[in-house]
Amino acid sequence: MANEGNRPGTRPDDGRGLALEEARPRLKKPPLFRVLLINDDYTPMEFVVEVLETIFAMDRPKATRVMLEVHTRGKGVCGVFTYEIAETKVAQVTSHAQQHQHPLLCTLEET
Ligand code: TYC
Repeated sequence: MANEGNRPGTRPDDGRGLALEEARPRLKKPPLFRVLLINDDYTPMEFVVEVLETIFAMDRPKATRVMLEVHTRGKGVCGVFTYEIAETKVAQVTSHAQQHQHPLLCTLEET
């Protein structure tokens, strides 16, 4: 038999006299980033809820819970994403807030 059952101390054999190593699967998980909203005294609650619905695809009850968490605790998590997606979400929130002249702050942090 070409491979001899791949016993310890032997190597897989392709039957042509070549010793082969099985490639180990090497899939590294990407770093992940939390996108955070920061509380302020001026941005209307309704505006924050709409941001969470439109940019973070939350339904209204979830968006309202997250907005109230930010309002009462100072900050809250909008979602966890790979870097490029997290960065894009932050840019979308920031741009939308600036267009409406609200001081809403959105940042990211590595998990
Ligand atoms: N604190 C704001 C208010 O009372 C509401 C608010 C919530 C603002 C969340 C920012 O990230 C925020 N109108």
